[in-house]
Formats: sequence, structure tokens, C-alpha cells
Amino acid sequence: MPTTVIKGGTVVTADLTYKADVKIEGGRIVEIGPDLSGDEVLDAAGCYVMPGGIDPHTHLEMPFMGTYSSDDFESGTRAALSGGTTMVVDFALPSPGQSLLEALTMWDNKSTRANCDYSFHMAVTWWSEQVFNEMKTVVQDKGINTFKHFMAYKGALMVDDDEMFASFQRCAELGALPLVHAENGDVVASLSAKLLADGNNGPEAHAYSRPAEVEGEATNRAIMIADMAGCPVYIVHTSCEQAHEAIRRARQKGMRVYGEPLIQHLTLDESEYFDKDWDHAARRVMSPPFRNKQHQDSLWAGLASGSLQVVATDHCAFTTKQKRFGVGDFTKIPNGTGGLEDRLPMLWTYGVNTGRLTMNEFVAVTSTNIAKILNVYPRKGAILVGADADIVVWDPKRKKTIAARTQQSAIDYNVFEGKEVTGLPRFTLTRGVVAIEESTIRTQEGHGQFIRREPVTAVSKALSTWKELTAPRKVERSGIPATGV
Ligand code: DUC
Ligand code: ZN
Ligand code: ZN
Ligand code: ZN
Repeated sequence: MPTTVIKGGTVVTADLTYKADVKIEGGRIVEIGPDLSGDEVLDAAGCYVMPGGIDPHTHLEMPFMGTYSSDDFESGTRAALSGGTTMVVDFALPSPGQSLLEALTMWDNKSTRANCDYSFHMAVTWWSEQVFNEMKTVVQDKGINTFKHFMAYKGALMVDDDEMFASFQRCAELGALPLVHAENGDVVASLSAKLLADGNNGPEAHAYSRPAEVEGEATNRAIMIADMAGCPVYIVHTSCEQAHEAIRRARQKGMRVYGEPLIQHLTLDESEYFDKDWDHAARRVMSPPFRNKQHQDSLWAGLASGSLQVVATDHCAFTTKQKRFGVGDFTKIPNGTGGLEDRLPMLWTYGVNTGRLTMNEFVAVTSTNIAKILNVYPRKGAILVGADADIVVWDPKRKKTIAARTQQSAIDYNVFEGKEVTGLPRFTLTRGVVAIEESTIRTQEGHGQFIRREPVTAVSKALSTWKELTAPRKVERSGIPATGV
């Protein structure tokens, strides 16, 4: 089989930095060491050789708020590779009442166009005996070990606490990890109605309808419910100190609780919604909304200290035309922003180049940590012999100004428009195949494969004393007062 050697670079992993060549054969890393030779040589002089990024939070071609998100598995994974991300995990989303397996077939069909490897999380948007039964098939036959729960989007995707508790207990039995969109949907609905009634219908009202408290409350509630169910829990798009605090506290107690800030929340703030034109603000409407600088500092500190583990995007791209569905009513603006292509360059520029993160921490939060959490490590997220050759050869000196005009994403704007980034891929390889060489795109539609993720058993147990009550002790008593007396 032909071999490829990445030559003259510095390997950077989550825990090591060292000079070495990396040899690839049959899509896998076969040798790491000095002076290697191969049929094809990729010049990595002056570059860092890192595990490709894994984005565990994307919504490609997702039916949502009366439309479909505009990047599909082709444009979305092309954008990913262009920015050094080599695997995405998308959400299969059954509509309430729909079979999980039927939704999965829909996602299987869409994903055949992927340019890089991918996996799915399964969303639990309703509860029934059918869902309970199908969860087992999803884990054991379909190779999916994560279930997403929405505590917001009342009347649409939201599940109530009893449903979430039942699903978390099922996750515990199956060795699956529950994921949570943590916002108090009842409070959001109430605040939204009041804002609209008072005539606040612009995109800035979206931010007022989802204050940090609704996220902090829901995060804390999800963690407590996970503790009672005896399972770990992963909080998606952690955007504020209140949510981070709940995660920190739980981890300090010994619970396996994970938090995932987005690159958007780390680098863009709430000023994007104010004193800007309608389109500018609406293009940045997502849930949770952008926050202030204090919240941003909290998220950066969490990444540095390890209380937050993963940087994702929640890539859910809508065109300006789609955003305009919400003119006159902010609750109809499709929620979502893009970021797949920009996550790594933005995090490098605002994290590594500023000294907030080390290069090794950068690899941890963009790739290795999530590979471990999702149980695909070391096949993904590693530069090790035997690992898939999903690699980014990172040129720390390459610069660009982010612009919609040059992006791979299918939409007509970019929320990071005008930001200057220093640090970009020289090459991105997906299972050994060069998909990106600087600004030349050589992606292959359909090259991406579904990556199975096996269950993780006994990863957590309840810490709360409440757990003892799940097997209630029968109490024999005398002297019970007669009723109605
Ligand atoms: N938030 C968004 O902004 N878009 C997709 C779903 C979500 O939770
Ligand atoms: Zn309810
Ligand atoms: Zn969400
Ligand atoms: Zn999402």
C-alpha cells in the first residue's frame, strides 16, 4: 500500500510536544519517529502535527423552526476540514412522536455525502415505552452511546423532568451518556411572551428572554437529576458562569459532569445584539445567546483549569433570508450560528496566541477530551501508532481575515466576519487522505464513514444519599392513626 510521511514537523498532542515524522498507510498511523520515508511526503517544517479537531455538536440539514439548517453533510464537513476539523458528531432528531430508528434512517441517508468521518447523538424529544425500547437498539445495534435532551423549546423539543429522569435512568442501564441543552424552557416561554406583549419584538429581545439564570437553574437541575439516576451528564453549549459554577461544584463532589463552551460564546459578546442593524443581530441569534465579558472570562478559566473540557460550535447555519422569518417576532428567528470552519483558527488565535491556553490544552479541548468522553479514543483524538490518520498540519504563522466571501459554509455571512486569525491548517488529512492543502480544497464527497461508539459501563454512580431510597425499606409500624378521624 502507498505510504505518506508528514515530515519535519513538531507533534503536539494533549500531553506531549516533540519533533517527529509521522508515517501513514491504509488510513492509519503506522510509525512515528525521526527520518521516516514514504511514497508521498508532506512538508511540515515550521508546523505542528496535531490530531484533527472533533466537533461534537453540529446540526447539519436539520429541520428546525419551520425550515432546514442550510449546511448539509457535504458543505458542513467541507467547512470542517478546511478549518482542521476531521470528525463531526451530529444530532439525529426525531420529532415528538417519531420513532428513534426512523429518525436515524433519515440521518443515515443525509450523511452519505460527508467528506469526513462522523457519528450521531440521538435526541430524546418525547417519552414512551417505544422510546425506552428503541434506546437499547440505538446503543447496542446502531453504535450510538449518547442521548440529547432539550430542557428548552417548550411545545416542540422540550422534555419534562419526569421524562428526563426516566431517560437518564435508561442511559445508566445502557452505559450511555445523556447530553443536555440546559435552559429553563418554561421561564423562557414566559419571558418571551411578556417581551412580545410589551412590544419588544427585535432580535435583542432574544437575549433578554434567555438570561444566564435560566441556564444556571437548568444546568443545576440536570446535574441533580443525573445524580439521582446514577449517570454522568454532559452539558452542551455552556455559556455562563452560573452553569459553569454548577458543573464545577458537581465535579468537585466527584461527579462525572462535563461542560462544553462554544467558540462563539468565548469570542463574541452580547454587544452583537445591540446598536447594530436588524440583520446583524438576527444572524447572531442562537440559544443560549451571547453573554458579557465576565461570562467569557469564566469560560476561558474553565478551559484552562479543566472544569470545562470541550470547545464545540453547535454549527446550525441559517441564511439571512431564513433569519428574516422573524421580522416582527424574535421568537420566529431560526436559532443558530455557524462556526465549523473557524473553531480551530479562532481558538488558536484567541486562546493559544494570547497565552490563555497551551498548545497541549488546545489539542485536549478541540479533540482528545471529547474522543475520550465519546469513547472513540485512541482511534480518534490521538497521534499514536494504530490511530486513524485524522491529522491537521498546523501552520502557526499562516494568517487570514475571516470572510463569508471565502468560506466553505453555504450561508451568505459569517458571525466572525473581519476577525484576523493567525494559525491555520497547511494540510488537513482525513484517514490519511489530504483533503485540504492551504486554500486548495480536495475533499471527496462520500469519503466520510460512520464511526460506531460502544457503550461505557459503570462510568458513574449516584453520590446523593437519595439513591438509597430507590430500594425503599419496608417499615412495619403499629399505632397508625385511623383515617378521617
Ligand atoms: N440552539 C441553537 O442556537 N440552534 C440549534 C439548537 C440550539 O439549541
Ligand atoms: Zn412542563
Ligand atoms: Zn442546544
Ligand atoms: Zn445544538
